[in-house]
Amino acid sequence: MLLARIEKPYFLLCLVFSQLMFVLLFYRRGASSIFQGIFGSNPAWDYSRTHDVYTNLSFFTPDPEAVRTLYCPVRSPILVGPLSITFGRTPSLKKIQLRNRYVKPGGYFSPKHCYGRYRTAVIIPHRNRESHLQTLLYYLHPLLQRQQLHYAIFVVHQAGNATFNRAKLLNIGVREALRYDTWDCLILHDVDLVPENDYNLYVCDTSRPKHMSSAMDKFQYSLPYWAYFGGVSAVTPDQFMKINGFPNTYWGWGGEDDDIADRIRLSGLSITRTPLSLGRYKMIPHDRDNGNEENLHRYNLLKNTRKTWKEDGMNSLHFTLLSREQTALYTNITVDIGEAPPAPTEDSRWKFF
Ligand code: BGN
Repeated sequence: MLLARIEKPYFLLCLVFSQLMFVLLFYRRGASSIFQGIFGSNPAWDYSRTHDVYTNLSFFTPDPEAVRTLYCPVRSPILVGPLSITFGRTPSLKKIQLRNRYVKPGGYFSPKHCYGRYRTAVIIPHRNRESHLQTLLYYLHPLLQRQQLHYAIFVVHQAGNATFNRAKLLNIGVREALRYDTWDCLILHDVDLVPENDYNLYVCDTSRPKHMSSAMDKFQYSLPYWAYFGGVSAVTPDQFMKINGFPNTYWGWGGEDDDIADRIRLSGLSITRTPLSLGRYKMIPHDRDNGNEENLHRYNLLKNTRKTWKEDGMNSLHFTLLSREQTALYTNITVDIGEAPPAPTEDSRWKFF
């Protein structure tokens, strides 16, 4: 049958022509981009060709005649892809303000020419990292504006010298952010991680919590281990409440992100992840902070997440609110969250194994 067809000259001509087209495409775009085109995933990013993070922001110059009638498109048309990120001199708050003229007090932004389709709150736990915060704000504001989000940035500042507690600060950030507005998505963001690609959208997956910082430079742009959920993640308010928020009991460095990953699993959800080619982040170089020493309790805590997650979380969150301020570039929530319990002895640390 095939032989019979091959004998027909027009069939042979079509065959040769289609083969020629395939070779041509293969040569011009590369095999991976053809497969990505067919299967609909992202293009292969070239991180050696980067763009200024302030590209295309003139798009937001308000037109006094324009009337906002439509939702912004699902995928913003002004994204640029890989971004140039350098950690030289810390940009001053004044400079960041001047370059982000349409950001309103509290770090709010809403596109002027269309209704922001997605409403995103970015929550950043913080203490004594002013220079990192300024660097992050310098890169994050323009990226979020280009994504045409209705967004605000909330910084949760732990007052005093007690041991740092990232997960408890995140719980507070969520509770406070939800007082100000309704949000589709809560982005839980470390202060020292800067996204390298504006196609990494700061929006949630409605069915699963999303781990966004899947490829960090400090881990050679791959995951340190499969269940890793640290750095930057995105959850809807519903997902957050379903897992009873985050644990309040992890003081100091380590383990709280693993507890969060466990809660997600224990509550019947699973994790989705930004593809490694897109979830790239640069970490601002720094030494370990004072007041964020290794958490020696974490092994025991993690062993018990199954028993504790329903009692330790949003339903057991206590703190003292010291101030709420709408600064030019973010909403600053300052809190007293109390003190860590005494550290365990070396012996109890190893009981985990
Ligand atoms: C892991 C930490 C995480 C941390 C990553 C990356 C623990 C728990 C041990 C049982 N987990 O080892 O919290 O984000 O390294 O640095 O220490």
